[in-house]
Amino acid sequence: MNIRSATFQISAPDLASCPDSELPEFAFIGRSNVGKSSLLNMLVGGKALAKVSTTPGHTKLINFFSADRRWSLVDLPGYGFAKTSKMERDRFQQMIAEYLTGRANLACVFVLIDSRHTPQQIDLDFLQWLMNESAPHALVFTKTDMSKPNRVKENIDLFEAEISAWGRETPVVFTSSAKTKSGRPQLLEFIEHTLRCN
Ligand SMILES: Nc1nc2c(ncn2[C@@H]2O[C@H](COP(=O)(O)OP(=O)(O)OP(=O)(O)O)[C@@H](O)[C@H]2O)c(=O)[nH]1
Ligand SMILES: [Mg+2]
Repeated sequence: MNIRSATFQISAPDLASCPDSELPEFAFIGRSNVGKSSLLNMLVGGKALAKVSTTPGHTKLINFFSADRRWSLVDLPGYGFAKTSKMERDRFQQMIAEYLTGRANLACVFVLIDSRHTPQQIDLDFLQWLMNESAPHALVFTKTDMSKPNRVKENIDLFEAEISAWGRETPVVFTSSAKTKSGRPQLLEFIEHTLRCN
């Protein structure tokens, strides 16, 4: 699949303010700084649509981008950013949970995981919650340019073993690098396939 045009639509502070749209939506979630905004930009062809920052906790609202007026990409704030106040953290959590459980046109949630690390409890907890909510999802192991391929594979295997221990099937797994653009064709093909099945 090729994206011919991608544009910023709107930022929403809560579910009620999200655009009234029936276009299938693909959302990007994961720990703060995992590379959600960078991956979104990489997918739409390198345009700096979503704001990227070295400071964690950069994305604070639900940001909507439209691709070819056919589907949407949604950049969400990260979870687990220790430096924000508890109140702000709770607000983020509520905003994310409300969106992920209440959005009718949500086609898939991409759960981003930093491929440099062994499984982190916060990612496992989030994924378990998402699975219990039965939200459609896929995993994306990000920043693969930053470690040796063997290390990336080891970390993915460890993560999958944790999921198996819950008695759950492993979701679809992708790897990506916003730097080298690796993973882009696979992710776009998956999106195209999901759009066709929707
Ligand atoms: N080398 C490398 N750096 C990356 C990659 N993806 C993101 N980064 C860097 O990681 C930092 C965070 O990227 P963002 O895309 O802003 O991360 P985010 O998950 O949107 O962060 P928040 O909005 O704060 O939750 C930036 O400095 C990016 O340049 C990648 O694939 N490879
Ligand atoms: Mg971001």
